[in-house]
Order: sequence, then structure tokens, then C-alpha cells
Amino acid sequence: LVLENALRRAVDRNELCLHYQPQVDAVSGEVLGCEALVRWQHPVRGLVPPAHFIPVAEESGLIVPLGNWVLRAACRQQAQWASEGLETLMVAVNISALQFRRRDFVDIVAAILAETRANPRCIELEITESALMEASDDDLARRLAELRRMGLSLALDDFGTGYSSLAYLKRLPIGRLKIDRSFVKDLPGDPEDAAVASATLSLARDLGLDVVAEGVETSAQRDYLAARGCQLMQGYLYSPPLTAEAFEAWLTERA
Ligand code: G
Ligand code: G
Ligand code: MN
Ligand code: NA
Repeated sequence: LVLENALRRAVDRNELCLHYQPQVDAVSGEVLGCEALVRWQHPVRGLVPPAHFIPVAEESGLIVPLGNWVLRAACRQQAQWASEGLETLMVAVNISALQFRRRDFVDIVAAILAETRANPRCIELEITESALMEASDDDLARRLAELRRMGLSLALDDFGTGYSSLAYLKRLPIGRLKIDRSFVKDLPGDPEDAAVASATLSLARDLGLDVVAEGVETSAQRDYLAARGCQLMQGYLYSPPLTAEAFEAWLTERA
């Protein structure tokens, strides 16, 4: 409850910020985008990890205003980067189930896009498997279609950790799967993780979906994934999440 009250004030007190983790094309080396990850700098506790406060935010409903803050900040950053010559850089934003389920979710996204003048074609919403499964079918398909019509991209986050059926993927306008880091961690040695990763990649190819592998730390992991058609990589092998400033410096250094 102490944490919850502090979190309640964190948005107003300007204690949140976003870090950005690059997403790199494993073959060309090109940086195609980044994932925005929220950070909370508490005045006394210091940096509170999202693994601690995201669950608190979800249980208390604070994830809705917090998530709106994140989306707005990420959109603002995309608009700024576009004005500095990074017109094609994609910015991926995590959307929690609670946000996605709200009736006004699509309206809020539209309002934030208008306010920030972000390019919807450069914004990707990462929705978890569980968020999709909790929503009712018709409603879900309609909302996703509306978001696509607005130009946004949709990715299924933490893929493999839920139980989404293949039928779902075929029916919904989702362009990309993110292979959860837990399945990448023990590649290529662990036979079960290797089976999940291979099956996901072959499924994605058959359904015409892009894949991003998360938590890529070693070149052996990268090579295993790339050999099976995984194009996009995210992980410490390339870079940890960085402040916007550090991300720009990292881009400049690579160029
Ligand atoms: O950033 P980290 O590196 O520690 O992320 C830990 C967890 O917090 C991840 O599961 C990530 O998806 C989640 N997370 C990070 N930023 C956000 C955010 O802005 N919104 C939501 N809903 N989850 C986030
Ligand atoms: O949305 P998601 O839960 O997947 O957020 C990514 C989380 O994973 C963030 O907490 C981020 O800091 C962390 N992360 C990013 N790259 C790596 C990596 O290569 N290895 C590990 N162990 N964690 C990573
Ligand atoms: Mn994510
Ligand atoms: Na994830």
C-alpha cells in the first residue's frame, strides 16, 4: 500500500521515465525500432524495477493512468525523433490487459496520437497473449481492426507463455510475435526451448508474421534464431534499454 500511494503520485511528480531498447535486424544490422520500457525513479528508494511496480499498478488500477502516460511519452518521443531525421524508427509500447480492455481504449490512443502528432505507422502496440484471451471475441477483433485502420502496428508480447490458439493468430490483424525471453535464455542447448523457438518461427512464417526475439544475449542465440528465419532481435547482445539520449548516441556510434 505504501508503494501504491507513492506510485499514485509518481506520474504527477515526474518520477517516471522511459528507456528504449533497440530492435535490430540480425542480417543487415539495421536498427528498425525500439521498445519503450518504463522506469520509476523514486526519490528515496531509487530506481524501482518495473517487475516490482507494474504488478502493483495492475492490481490497483493505476496501470491505466500510468499506461496512458507511457503511451503519450513514447508518442512524443517518436514525433521528436521523426523531426530529427529518424522518420522510420518504430517505437513499441507495452499495453496492459487492463488498459486494453477499457471501452475507451481506442479513443484514448487516437487522442494521444493527435495530441503528440506521432506517426501511427511508427507506433507498435505490444499486447500480451493473456490480454487477448480475456477480451470477448467480437469486441477484440473490432478494436484491433480499428487500431490497424488508424495505422498502428500490433505485436503479440510474451508469445509462448499463454495459451493462445493458432486460430486466434490467423483471425486477428496482428503483424508480429515477440518470442518471450524465457524461451531464448537457454538456446541453443535446451531442447525444449529450441523446439518452442523453432515451432514459433515456422508457425510465424506460415502465417506471414514477423518475429522479434527478446532477451538475445549471445551470438549463439542470435545465430540459432536467424538460421530459422527470425529477423529482428532485441537483447543485451545489442544493447540494454537506454535513455532517449543514450539511445541516440548509440545510434550515432553504430552509423
Ligand atoms: O523493463 P524490464 O526491463 O525490467 O521490464 C520488466 C517488465 O515490465 C516486463 O515484463 C515489461 O513488459 C514490463 N513493462 C515495462 N514497461 C512497461 C510499460 O510501460 N507498461 C507495461 N504494461 N509493462 C511494462
Ligand atoms: O516486455 P518485457 O517483459 O519483455 O520487457 C523486457 C524486459 O527484459 C525488460 O525488463 C528488459 O530490461 C529485460 N531485458 C532486455 N533484454 C534482456 C536480455 O538480453 N537479457 C535479460 N535477461 N533481460 C533483458
Ligand atoms: Mn514487451
Ligand atoms: Na515480453
